Amino acid sequence: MCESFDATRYSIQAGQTYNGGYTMKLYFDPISVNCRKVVAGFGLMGVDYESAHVDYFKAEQKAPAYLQINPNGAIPALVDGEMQLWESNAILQYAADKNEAFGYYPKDLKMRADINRWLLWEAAHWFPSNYVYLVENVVKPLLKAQPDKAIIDKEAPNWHRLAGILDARLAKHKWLCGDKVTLADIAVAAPLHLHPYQKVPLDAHPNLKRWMTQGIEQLPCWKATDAAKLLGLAA
Ligand SMILES: N[C@@H](CCC(=O)N[C@@H](CS)C(=O)NCC(=O)O)C(=O)O
Repeated sequence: MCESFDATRYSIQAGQTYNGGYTMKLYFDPISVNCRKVVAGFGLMGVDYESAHVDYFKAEQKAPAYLQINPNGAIPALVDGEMQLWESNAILQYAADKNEAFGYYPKDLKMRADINRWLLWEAAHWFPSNYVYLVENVVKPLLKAQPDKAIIDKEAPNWHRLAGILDARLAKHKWLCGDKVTLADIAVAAPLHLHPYQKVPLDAHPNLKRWMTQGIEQLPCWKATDAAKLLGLAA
């Protein structure tokens, strides 16, 4: 699958701009959950970047040229001059600081710690739990395989425990870290990005559902990055 990979698309350095600075280059596929997170976050923050498409279904993330950028063989990755950065949340943090998008990633120590806490929690706990629903109810049907209900049933108590933590937080605030949307909201929303198709039981957590459907899904940056149509899930 990787044989047709066009390595010339994958220059290690991002393009130098007329003023001697570098334009950041984002390697991604818009169908991927962690890529949508970054692209939506960049949209929210108004970050300027060049795009390089890495075709996930052609396994281009495993091609040798791309592995020089991200040895994990995973998307997304960001190249900014000499720097090659992977991990979607680290990319968001870097882009926020570089672009001084402090409205979405404030410098205030306690606010920043709060946001960082949710980014770490998302990567360590929330993403893996939602990924079970994504694989069983979206990926397997796309590959013409049957979802395994036993796998979902096994994960469900953990998912509800984690969703309950979010629900309690969102009972007190409009957004995760207060009355303004931050990077924490984009990062934590991403694992739910196909929730009607993932069939995560959002109805059991009304504050979480309100945040997702009336908050996150109304953001222009979220609407602009909808992956359901790209995957043929929605008309
Ligand atoms: N923790 C990483 C996860 C990256 C990741 O696993 N990306 C998926 C796509 S959403 C991937 O490329 N997986 C490699 C593969 O399935 O071959 C991040 O947040 O960037």
